Formats: sequence, structure tokens, C-alpha cells
Amino acid sequence: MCEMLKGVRAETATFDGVPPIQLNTEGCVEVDLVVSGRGIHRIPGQIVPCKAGDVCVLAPQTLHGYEAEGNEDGPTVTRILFAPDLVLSGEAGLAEHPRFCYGVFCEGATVAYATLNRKTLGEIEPLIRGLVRETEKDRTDCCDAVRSYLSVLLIILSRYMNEALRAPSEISRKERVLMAAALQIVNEDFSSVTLTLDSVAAELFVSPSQLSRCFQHGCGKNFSDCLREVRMEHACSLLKETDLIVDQILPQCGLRDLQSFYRSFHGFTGMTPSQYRKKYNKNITKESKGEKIMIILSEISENLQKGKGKIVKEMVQAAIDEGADPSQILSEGLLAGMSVIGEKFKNNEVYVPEVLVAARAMNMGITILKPHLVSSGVQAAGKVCIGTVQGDLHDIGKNIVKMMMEGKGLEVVDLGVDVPAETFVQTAKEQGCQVICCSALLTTTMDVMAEVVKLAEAEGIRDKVKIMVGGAPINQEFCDAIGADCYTVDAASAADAAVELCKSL
Ligand code: B12
Repeated sequence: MCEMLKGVRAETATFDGVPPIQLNTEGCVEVDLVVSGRGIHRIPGQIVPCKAGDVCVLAPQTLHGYEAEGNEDGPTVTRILFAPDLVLSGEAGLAEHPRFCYGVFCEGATVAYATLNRKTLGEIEPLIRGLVRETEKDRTDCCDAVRSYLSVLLIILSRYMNEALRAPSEISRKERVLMAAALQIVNEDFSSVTLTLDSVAAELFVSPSQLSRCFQHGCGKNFSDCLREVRMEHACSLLKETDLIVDQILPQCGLRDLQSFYRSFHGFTGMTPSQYRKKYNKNITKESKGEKIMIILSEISENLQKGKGKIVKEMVQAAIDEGADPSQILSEGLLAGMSVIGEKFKNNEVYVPEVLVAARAMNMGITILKPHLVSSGVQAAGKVCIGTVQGDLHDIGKNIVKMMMEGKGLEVVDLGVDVPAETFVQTAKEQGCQVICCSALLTTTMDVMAEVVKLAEAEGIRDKVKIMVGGAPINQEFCDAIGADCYTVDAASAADAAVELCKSL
């Protein structure tokens, strides 16, 4: 079996004569389709007569066997064995999850059984043939096709297995085909940042709303959740199998934004990337420096979430002493913890006081990190003023942007929080700032940024000053709409962009 196909095997066998009771091994799930003949299928606790059209899915390590009955020809069974954690995305690959194998098994069961009618059989046969064909090929680029085939096969089967327990489904053949094609594109192109519902829909000549409906209907999830799962699945395998740091993993998973990566990753695995690597990356030996750093980073994140600022400070210092890259301490330790808190805050699992103590712990960690992020002796590359806009008191992001800008040699005038548009413009005018940087975290305060742009025009300084905007609710579209000059998603790119803007004036 070629390397990329590890985890999936398909074969067809005829069972007559001595019953070959077997254990489906290697942690594999087995999908059996009786393609012809008839006989008996011994499954745990039962002996079931079987005939063409019967399909059975068996959880790993389930003892079972087919045999002929009387003088009849025994059943011929196409069997697909696959390692769910390697092949299926997200919860479908997790044995302990109720949606394991897309919910094929009823609660607690290890065997799912159904007799398919001719029509359904006609629908799944091409998928089974496709799987057999793909796994027979000696090529390395077909894993995504196999994943798509298997996912769609199980999604379809989940609607027929143990039928009595399920509501009948009305997903049409057309929708299934569309979903299979879309899943294939997702599996092939997930590392492209431009892959969206719209781009996939355009490629398949359907409208985005049609594709979105199809996903919702077909697998009970929307398109972006499916895409996110595939990306997170890939991030997991990179963390498991390589020593790449999160900043390097991000673009390989089609993502740009570190914070949303942490949020998605935590939502997907219940762990931070460092914790995940610590748990699953077998290459990391106990003594290795890399692991020590990972452990410290995950402790920074954990303690930040608990608001233990003093410990966070000590841990940040320990990570520096271990030789960790300061930007890694920031992103994989401090920001990772803050992003978990953010997610919990959103879900009402923690409240303002917890967020405040976490923010305090974050700032304490930053004070230790700052001298290491800010390179010394760099000549002032320009002058900027920065502040969080009026009505908004969030300053963590603004402070990081400020710090990064100082690190790039820019002189930064910090206007603090709750800053009116007039103060931004007056400061730029009076102190000769080349760039005004506005931060906002509340959707209700974003409009102050538009006021800054308008006021800079009214005051006649618009051609002498560039306006940068940022913060979680801001995006490029908003930046363009209000006529600002630059938006970036994070602090590091904000600092680079500010230097470029200063040079351009
Ligand atoms: C910490 C926090 C607080 C703390 C703030 C402490 C502090 N000193 O800043 C406290 C508890 C005070 C707080 C209060 C409130 N909060 Co609050 N808070 C958060 C939380 C959890 C984290 C924000 C944060 O610091 N993120 C980490 C930093 C590093 O990220 P960032 O700010 O986005 O910055 C990065 C980039 O955006 C970029 N960037 C930032 N600024 C700039 C500027 C420029 C020019 C550029 C180029 C780039 C850039 O670079 C940064 C680093 O990479 C978010 C949830 C979240 N997930 O974002 C909610 C959140 C922002 N808060 C929210 C709300 C609703 C509130 C309250 C109204 C709650 C309440 N019921 O009272 C109040 C509002 C107070 C006020 N008037 O401002 C909502 C906002 C919803 C919305 N869409 O408007 C959020 C999203 C939570 C949620 N999902 O409900 N909050």
C-alpha cells in the first residue's frame, strides 16, 4: 500500500466453507457490502442471514465472520477497512464521539446493519467501486479522493443503518453528488486561503446558497464548519508529526489569523496546540528542549486563563531562559490562553471578572516579554500615534501593536483607551505623526474610525497622514469602506505595514 493510502484498504472476498471468524484489527472500522451470494454473518450476539445488498459497519476490534449456508454459494463481500482517525475529519474520526463515523452506530453499538434497496445500492456502489479503484492504484495523490468517497459513503449509510431508530432522510441524489464534489475540492484545496463557499460554488456552477443548503441538509453542518474541520485535522497531523511551530502551520492550513486559529483549534480538540503536541507528538523526547518549551508555553496559557499573573510572569521568564522565540511565547503562550478565555466569554462560560484577571495576567507576562520583542538600538523609522477608539476600553491588542511597532523602531505616542476622533487627529497634527492607528474591539465603536478619516480630511492633513485600523471586528472590507489606508490582522503585520507607510510619505 502506498504511503498516502495508509489507513484504507479495500478488497473483495467470497466466503464459503469454514467460517473465517476474524477480528477487524489495527483500530480499523470495517464497511462490508455483500455484493452477491448469500449466507450467514456472525456478529456479536447474533447470527444474521445475509444476502446481496446487505451492508454492515463494524467498529474496531469487533469479532465477526461470514460463512456459506447449506449448499449455497457463500456471500461475496467487498470489505473496506480504514483507520477513522487518519481518514475522517473531526468528530467523525473520534471513536468516543457520538458522531463517530458520521453517527453510523447507535449509541454504544459496535455493529451497524442495514439491507439496502436497489436504488440506495445503486447510489453507494459507485462510491465503493471508486474506493476499491483508488486503493488499488499505486499513486500518492489520491488520499483526498479516498477521504471524500469514504465520508460521503458513511454519510449516506448513516441514513439507512438501524433505520428504525432514525428519521428518514430526504437528501436527493443530486445533493449527494454535489456534496461529494464539494468535499473533494475542500480536501484538495483546504490549504488555500482563498477557498470559500463562494469559490467552491463557482467551481461547481451552483449558487453559494444552493451549496450551503446542500451541506446543511446532507451532513447537518454548514460549509465553513466542514472546511474548518478539514483544516484543523491537518493542523493536528502537523502538530503530531512535525516540529513546525504554529506560525508555520498556519499557512499550510489555509489560515492567516493566529487568534481565530487558536479559537478553532481549541473548539476542535479541546486543547491548545502546545497541549496537543505534548500529548500526541511521539518524536518529542522527555529531555528535549523543544518539549520543555512546549510545556512551559502550555503552562503560560493555563495560568493566564486562571488569572495567575505572578506565575505567568515567572513562566514567561522561564521560557525566555529556555531559549524560546519571544514571538512564539507571545502567540503560543499568552495569546493562546487569551483566545481560550475569549471563546469561553463568548459562550458565557466565564464572566467579566475572570476576563479581567486573565487580561491582567496577560499584561504582566507582556512586561517581561517586551524587552525581548523590542529590538534595541534601532533608529526611529517614523512616528505614529495609537489608541483604542471612543467608547471602547479594550487595550490588550492595542498595547501589543504598540510594542511591536516600537520593536520596529517606530516612535509611538500612546493615546490610551476611549480616544475621541478629535484627539487622534489633533495629536497627529501637533506631534507630526505619519500614521494614526485606531484599535476597536466592539462593533458599536467601529464607526469612530470613520470619524477619524473624515476629520483628518476636514483638517487638511489627509495627504500627510496614513490611517491604520485594526481589532477583532475590523476587516479589509471595512477599512476600504471608510477610506482608511491600511488594515492588518495582527500586531506583527501591523508593525511591518506602519514602517512601510512611514517610508511611503
Ligand atoms: C479581554 C476582553 C475584555 C476585557 C478588556 C480588558 C482590557 N484591558 O483590554 C474587559 C473584561 C474589560 C472587557 C469588557 C467588555 N467586553 Co470584552 N472582550 C475581551 C476579550 C475576551 C479579549 C479581547 C482581547 O484582548 N483579545 C486579545 C487581543 C491581543 O486581540 P485584539 O484586541 O483583537 O488585537 C489583535 C488584532 O486585532 C490586532 N489589532 C488590534 N488593534 C489593532 C490596531 C491596528 C491599527 C491594527 C493594524 C491591528 C490591531 O493586533 C492584535 C494582536 O495581534 C474579547 C473576546 C475576543 N475573543 O476577542 C471580548 C469582547 C471584545 N468583549 C466584548 C464585550 C461585549 C465586552 C463588554 C461590552 C462586556 C460587558 N458586558 O460589559 C465590555 C465593554 C467594555 C468597553 N466599553 O470596552 C465582545 C464584543 C462583541 C462585539 N462584537 O462588539 C467580545 C468580542 C466578547 C464576545 N464575544 O462577546 N472585555
